[in-house]
Amino acid sequence: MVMKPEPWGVALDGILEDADLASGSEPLIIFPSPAGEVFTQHMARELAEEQHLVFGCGRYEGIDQRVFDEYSARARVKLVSIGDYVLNGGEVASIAMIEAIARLLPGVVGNPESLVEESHEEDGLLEYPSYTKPANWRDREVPPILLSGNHAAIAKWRREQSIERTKRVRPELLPRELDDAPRGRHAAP
Ligand code: JB8
Repeated sequence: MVMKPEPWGVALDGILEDADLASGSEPLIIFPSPAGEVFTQHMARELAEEQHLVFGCGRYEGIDQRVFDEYSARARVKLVSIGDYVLNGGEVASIAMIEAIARLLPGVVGNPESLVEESHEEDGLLEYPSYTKPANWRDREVPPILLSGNHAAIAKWRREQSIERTKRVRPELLPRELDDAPRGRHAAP
């Protein structure tokens, strides 16, 4: 079952008209779709600059193509996928995108440093493992280096952990200059 165009026309005409009356700003309409461009942190940063985002959530097998054609001619439209898996509709994908975008807006996250600490954000590597007190919990020790007070050594350890974790879990994220893995046909001499 494919969603019919008429209700989409009524809804989106209303939104575009209200936006024009209220501010003259030109909304960006996002349709969550498995056929869309993949949502990334880079895209979140771009979308956080927008004045007005509209999320058009489909259900069933999606929306009559003419809705995309009509609103692509009258507004900016993006089809966006949050990953290679299938949901029943666009709502959960929209909520994920809204959270990723909103936390980049001033004042949404209390401590602005939190924005650059997260995985991917600073150096494209996965986050290193983090620990708190107590130093021993159920016979599990905090790595002693973290208790050493040697801040340069701690920074080095964390960076090594990030690199190793990225190689293991998400090798495609590893920056070229950190990739010393042997390449089958192109192995260094
Ligand atoms: C109907 O998996 B998805 C996704 C699936 C959908 C619709 C939108 C997005 C609409 N099924 O990102």
